[in-house]
Amino acid sequence: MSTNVLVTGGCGFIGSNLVRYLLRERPDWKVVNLDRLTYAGNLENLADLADDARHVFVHGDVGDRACVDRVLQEHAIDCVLHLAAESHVDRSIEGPAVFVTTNVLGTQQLLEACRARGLRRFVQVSTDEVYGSLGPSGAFTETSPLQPSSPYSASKTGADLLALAYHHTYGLDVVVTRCSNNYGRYQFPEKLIPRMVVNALRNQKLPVYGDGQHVRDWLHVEDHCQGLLQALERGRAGEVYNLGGGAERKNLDLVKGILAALGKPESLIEFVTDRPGHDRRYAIDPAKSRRELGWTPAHSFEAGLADTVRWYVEHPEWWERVLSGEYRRTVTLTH
Ligand code: NAD
Ligand code: TDX
Repeated sequence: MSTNVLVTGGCGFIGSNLVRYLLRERPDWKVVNLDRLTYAGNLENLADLADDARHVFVHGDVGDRACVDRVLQEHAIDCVLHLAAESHVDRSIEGPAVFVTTNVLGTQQLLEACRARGLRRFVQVSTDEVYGSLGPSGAFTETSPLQPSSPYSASKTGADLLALAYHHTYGLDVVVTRCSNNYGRYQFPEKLIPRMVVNALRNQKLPVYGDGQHVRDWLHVEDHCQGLLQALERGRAGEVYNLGGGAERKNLDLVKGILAALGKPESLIEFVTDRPGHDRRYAIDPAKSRRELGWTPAHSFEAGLADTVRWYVEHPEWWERVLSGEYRRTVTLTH
């Protein structure tokens, strides 16, 4: 069945990979991409789709009800994959307000518009950070308590719970996914892996927060995209699905691995003041997603990381234009 799907935040890191993935895996779908083009939104992430009529970009805010209503109606949207968000923990510590505006209030506006219209499905793209921090052992399951630590994760928890409330209260068909740390092409160089790669390529210091022994569970962005498509097509309404790569790494080990891959010295590492409220460890138990969605990540972390590092090495024009801010000035909004 052909589908008109709305991807919010489709000009960001995961969103742009998802738009490309959906058009490849479901060639008869139309993908409408609603994005406000904040600092994290970059149309150059989708430059290869410029002539593809199956992708429609709409410049707009998920919190703008009139805009969302118009998009849902004009494009006869059946399903929504909601990714638009402020996504960076450090920025949420510096300025939490916009995180509440977009992640909580924006999500609520979008849910309200979807409820009014009636949809086949709404997928809320949430995060493992809603569960807070783990000790040295164990992994988050879908029934782990929600204990977010940062303004970012608290705002994502609000969005996650609102989406579930719209299912329980109004019967909107909602599925929530909670994913671990993604890596891959087009990730904004404020996040750990691209920041370290780009700094190393420029022979600049690599800032490791605290003792560098914090653990993250890494998932290749294409495996996340696959999980989102499977949640859309096979998930049960009202359910939560954890998506995790089973690739736990200490930050310091990961940074050393990046330096080794680039042939750069470890003397570039600089230990800096820790992030306030820094979660020590995340790990995801993805058993339910495997069982119910048939989801299995395809990428090994070593191969995926090597490919990602190579992509940044081979695409300096992409990240140089991001660092200089040029990407925000020269894009023409033609759609
Ligand atoms: P990103 O910051 O790279 O992209 C966010 C996108 O949303 C940008 O294109 C931005 O312009 C857009 N946006 C922001 N505010 C908007 C608004 N009000 N209206 C419309 N568009 C808006 O983020 P990402 O890393 O690609 O993450 C995408 C989603 O996945 C987020 O919801 C995030 O919480 C979630 N997530 C991310 C990770 C990860 O490791 N990156 C892991 C789990 C979940
Ligand atoms: O310069 C750095 N130095 C450093 O030591 C940066 C940017 C990060 N770190 C550490 C902090 C974390 O322990 O690396 C780890 C990863 O940091 P981020 O890339 O900022 O990711 P994280 O805070 O784990 O959150 C990410 O995963 C969950 C995404 O940004 C979120 O959007 C997602 O929900």
